[in-house]
Amino acid sequence: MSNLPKLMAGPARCWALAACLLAAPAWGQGVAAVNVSGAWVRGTVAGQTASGAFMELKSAEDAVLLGVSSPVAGVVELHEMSMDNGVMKMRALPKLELPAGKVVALRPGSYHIMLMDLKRPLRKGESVPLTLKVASKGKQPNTIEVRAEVRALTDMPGMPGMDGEHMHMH
Ligand SMILES: [Cu+2]
Repeated sequence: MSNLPKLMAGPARCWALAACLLAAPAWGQGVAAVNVSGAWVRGTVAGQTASGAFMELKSAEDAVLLGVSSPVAGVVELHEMSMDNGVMKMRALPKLELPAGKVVALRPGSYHIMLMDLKRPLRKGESVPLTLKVASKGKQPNTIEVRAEVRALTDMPGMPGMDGEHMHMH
């Protein structure tokens, strides 16, 4: 009699696990499953019309980030910044590859989402909606809604003049 609860516990747990295993592939089947974390946007000062958005992306399978849009910006581009003989250079990317299982970091001085033609100042503490368009091989593109926290310019020490250069290049 006292063994009964134990015997029941086994199969019951199996069923719960099976349900989970069945649910997971269904979720990732039709669309790209990309995990987004730590999204933030650099705050702007009066008159500034461009800023950058940063985050970490991790896809379960090979995927691409095809583009981004946001209601706060007229134009949004994927950019890559790199040092070339001591000079910061930036270029627009048609898309960003997201290799399976690898964290792709968008951060100052590297890959970033460039927000241009800003419709209003971005103030510290607010959150900016971003829509990421992603696709895995052989699948229809889908979108991911992200809310990026605005951080003050002064929260990013050690990058003097970067925003100034940034804006000159557009
Ligand atoms: Cu840029």
